[in-house]
Amino acid sequence: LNIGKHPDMVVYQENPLNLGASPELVRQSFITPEVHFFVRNHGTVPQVNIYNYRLSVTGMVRSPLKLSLPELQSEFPPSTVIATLQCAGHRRNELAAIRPIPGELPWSANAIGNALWRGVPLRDVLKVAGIEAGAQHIAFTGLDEIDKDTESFGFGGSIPLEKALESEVLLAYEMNGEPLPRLHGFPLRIVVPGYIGARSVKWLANINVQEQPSTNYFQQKAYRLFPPHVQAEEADWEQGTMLADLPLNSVICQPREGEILRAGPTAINGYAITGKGSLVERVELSLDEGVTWKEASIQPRSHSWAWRFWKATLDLHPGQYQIIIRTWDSSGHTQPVDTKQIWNWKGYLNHAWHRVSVSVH
Ligand SMILES: Nc1nc2c(c(=O)[nH]1)N[C@H]1C(S)=C(S)[C@@H](COP(=O)(O)O)O[C@H]1N2
Ligand SMILES: [Mo]
Repeated sequence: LNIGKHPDMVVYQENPLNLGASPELVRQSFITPEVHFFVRNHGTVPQVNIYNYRLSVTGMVRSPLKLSLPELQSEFPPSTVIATLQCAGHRRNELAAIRPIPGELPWSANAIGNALWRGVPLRDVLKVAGIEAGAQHIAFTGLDEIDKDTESFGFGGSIPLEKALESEVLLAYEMNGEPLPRLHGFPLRIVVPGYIGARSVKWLANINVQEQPSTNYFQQKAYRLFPPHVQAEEADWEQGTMLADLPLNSVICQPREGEILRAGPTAINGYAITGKGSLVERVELSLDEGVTWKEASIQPRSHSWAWRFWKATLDLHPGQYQIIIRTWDSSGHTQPVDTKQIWNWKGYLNHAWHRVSVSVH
């Protein structure tokens, strides 16, 4: 199967297809080329015939719409956004090391990528459709097929109307200057910057304007957050929090876990990211369990919805070290210390201090 991905991509699953990048590939460039971009699928990868393709806009609207891709491209002015897409399962492997998380993929810090998306702001299309009073959520459904129990359905989810009306939310038909690749949702996907990746529905077929959140399995059941004391057997789905914004997070890409280094000045690098409203403000490294910290230098802030790369040089003497990274946002928040504090039975949103152990000779 020639899927156009780098040979060093980590294959978590072939069917459905799920791929992550190695730490070096993740941070190779600010804009992640398609060949390094992670793929997260819950079902089939549809092959969409562009001549038959129509996006439908239905529900609580004055004029329901049916749009072909050329209509969408010619009738609405294009807009672009540089946005980092991150799966809610990013860094799940660290949570699973504390207590097993069966049935979920053990992503490391690699379910993430940053792209230039081009398309039509969702709000422009909603405006033409005309939202009726009382509408509060915008639900999306994809053309893929997911088999659960005895049912087969398209992947879906929703976002609050308030977010849907923000200018950064795009109906994207291009990724990094090329038509949206098949694995990333050709011909059209929604891109919801700052939200968990699951809301950026690929192979988008329908937008439904409604009063309540989507009834799709991936909104109603999966992608809900539970506190650490709730175990799989006793979980009441309704009690979980539906995920939306991404938390503040930071990751060390270089050196890698378990690496053996030579003593002396050592280059350390990684990325930091945050969701809603706040911006990455400060990135710090510790070698002593967080007693003292050294500030890393961060790439200038250029795009509100994109990750920020950081780097630092640490002078390492021979010995064993655990390098810890943490970041602060513009509202003064920082990350949880320990993954144990935020363990949850589905393994979502691990944003605790990232730690990498190395030995120096
Ligand atoms: N139709 C559809 N859209 C989808 C998914 C899917 O399985 N089907 N996966 C979601 C999840 S969980 C994530 S993290 C992102 C991943 O986007 P990517 O595969 O382009 O990296 O797509 C989202 N959109
Ligand atoms: Mo995801």
